[in-house]
Amino acid sequence: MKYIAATAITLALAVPAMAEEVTLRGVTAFAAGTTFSRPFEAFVARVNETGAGVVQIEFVGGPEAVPTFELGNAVSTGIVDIANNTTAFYAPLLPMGGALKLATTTIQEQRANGCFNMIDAMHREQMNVKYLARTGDNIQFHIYLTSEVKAPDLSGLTIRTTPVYRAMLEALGATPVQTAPGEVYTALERGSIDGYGWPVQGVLDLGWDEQTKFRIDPGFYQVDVNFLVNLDRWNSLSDEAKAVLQAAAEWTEAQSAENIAINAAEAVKQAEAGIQTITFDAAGTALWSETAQEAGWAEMAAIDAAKAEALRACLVK
Ligand code: 173
Repeated sequence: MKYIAATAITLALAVPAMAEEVTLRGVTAFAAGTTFSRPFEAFVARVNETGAGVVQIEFVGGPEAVPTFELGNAVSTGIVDIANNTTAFYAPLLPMGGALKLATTTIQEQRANGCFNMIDAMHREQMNVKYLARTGDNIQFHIYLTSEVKAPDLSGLTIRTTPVYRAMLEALGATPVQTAPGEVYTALERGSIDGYGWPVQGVLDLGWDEQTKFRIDPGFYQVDVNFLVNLDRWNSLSDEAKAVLQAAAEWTEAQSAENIAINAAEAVKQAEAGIQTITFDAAGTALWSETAQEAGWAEMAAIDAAKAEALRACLVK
């Protein structure tokens, strides 16, 4: 009897070590192969290399697999296991997620000062997802136009938006219209918009330079493109699998330092493609930057003043 019991215990203890390789289904909110999908694709390759026998990711694809604004819901409910997505695209599920773009700290600083854990908790509680990584550090957003403006006044202009730019565009008098990235080119071609918000990187990648005449400088905010894991799926993973994903996440985040050089190269390529820069006088420039910041934080404070203060304290240097 004793022998049988001991054998049973040994077998029970041996089970985790024999756990089968787990495969997660991954989807990106951005077209596969384009700027804001590439860090996720590199992460997938890294996991598939370092996680052999433990955890793998099957890269399913982009918005053709799950439409841009539906990906947040798909990862919350577990239709997708892991998503590459920006808070702007899942704003209805996590309204305070809009604070992430207002960060002036790096993701490494946010991990060190506890901000990462606060943001992870928000994601877990409100979206049923684990906030695994943030990419996009050091990349700012801009407003691009098809005609020139002389001052920080966009009244009369219809500008393609997402939740990133909406508060700012309204403060500057523009009429914002929301579209997924996949609809921007056609909207420009048809003349149904006079411009759009987008980061400094990626315009040429998407071919929008053909329809773009001006970029307003300076940029504002900081891109957040995040890896989200369905929480039930995350909780079901072995510690070993979690460690593979965490290590690959932090490896990916470390690459965001390269964005400073990439931004400069992109600005040069935009100029070569005929996109002219608009800069205002000192007072206009100050107004532009302050309007962006103030409109952004005011929007967050209107949703949850206490949470906005707590996030501001750890996101802003
Ligand atoms: O403009 C957008 O579609 C948007 O909000 C965004 C966010 C992060 C990266 C790229 C675009």
